[in-house]
Amino acid sequence: MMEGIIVRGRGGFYTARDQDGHEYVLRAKKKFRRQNISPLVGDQILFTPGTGEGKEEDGWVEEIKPRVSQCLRPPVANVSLLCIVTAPRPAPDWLLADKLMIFARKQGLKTLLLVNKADLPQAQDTVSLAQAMYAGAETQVLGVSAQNGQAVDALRAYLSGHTCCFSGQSGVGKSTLLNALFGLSQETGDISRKIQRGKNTTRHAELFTFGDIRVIDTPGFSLLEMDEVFDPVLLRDYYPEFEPYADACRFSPCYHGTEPGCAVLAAAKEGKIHPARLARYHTLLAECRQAWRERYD
Ligand SMILES: Nc1nc2c(ncn2[C@@H]2O[C@H](COP(=O)(O)OP(=O)(O)OP(=O)(O)O)[C@@H](O)[C@H]2O)c(=O)[nH]1
Ligand SMILES: [Mg+2]
Ligand SMILES: [Zn+2]
Repeated sequence: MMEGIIVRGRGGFYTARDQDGHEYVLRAKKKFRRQNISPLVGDQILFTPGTGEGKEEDGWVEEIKPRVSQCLRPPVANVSLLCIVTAPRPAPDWLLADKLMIFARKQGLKTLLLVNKADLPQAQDTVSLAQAMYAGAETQVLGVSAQNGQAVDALRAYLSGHTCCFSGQSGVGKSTLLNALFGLSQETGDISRKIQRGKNTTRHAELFTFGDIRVIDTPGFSLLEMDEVFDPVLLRDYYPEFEPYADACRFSPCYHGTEPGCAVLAAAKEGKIHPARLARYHTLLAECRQAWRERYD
């Protein structure tokens, strides 16, 4: 058996790359379906290569090594750094960014918030807003430009040693940025064309390796459901900026919703927590509560 990493998968066929950069087309053994496991891009696997002809043309995924992390949206395995890509255009969906940060913290992944298209005139406002909103959220905010190369070297250094997943809305420039970082030539598409066709340019997750960096490009998306129903009291634990105040709330547990004597709400009033970030927390809290109430329906 050979060792490799799954670099792409579609229609029940998976492509694995070995140490030497050779690629093999594989199918998954039936036992995985019985265990309700699908191979994911980023999986480290053992496989038997195919013979190249007849019934055994393609090889088989034999074993999937234990995953360090697993995301459902986008579906990828073993990521250590989630790069949430935004841009001044299309208009940023910060609620989506917040949800991605929650998923990342649940999985123990580091996050990096990129504001691409720093060459555009409105970009400085977007970067400043992101920095203000996510101060204390344990995520670095970096303005970059795939077009003029601004901060691209700094970003490459930041990615070093990580398996990174580029994720975010369609049209923010995930693929263009990866092309600029690593000299790739992935297809990119302008925003108006995407809207017309109502389609992503990138259609499937794909993993690339450059020295000690692995990066996964993924299709953009806009709607993101919470990946699982959980007790709404846990939501606040995914907001590091609440932590310094949470012990001082009058009630325990406090949801930091509308409770009197809530120290988090007080801190927000004093400008220590960004009001937009808190407002989105309240939106997610309401969503979480409803899902929790309906969990047995
Ligand atoms: N001005 C400017 N435009 C950029 C930059 N990066 C990407 N773009 C443009 O933004 C558009 C979308 O880029 P893509 O790389 O296809 O975006 P994507 O995030 O990969 O989109 P999906 O694959 O659909 O998820 C293209 O027209 C790019 O030329 C940048 O740094 N500056
Ligand atoms: Mg793309
Ligand atoms: Zn509180």
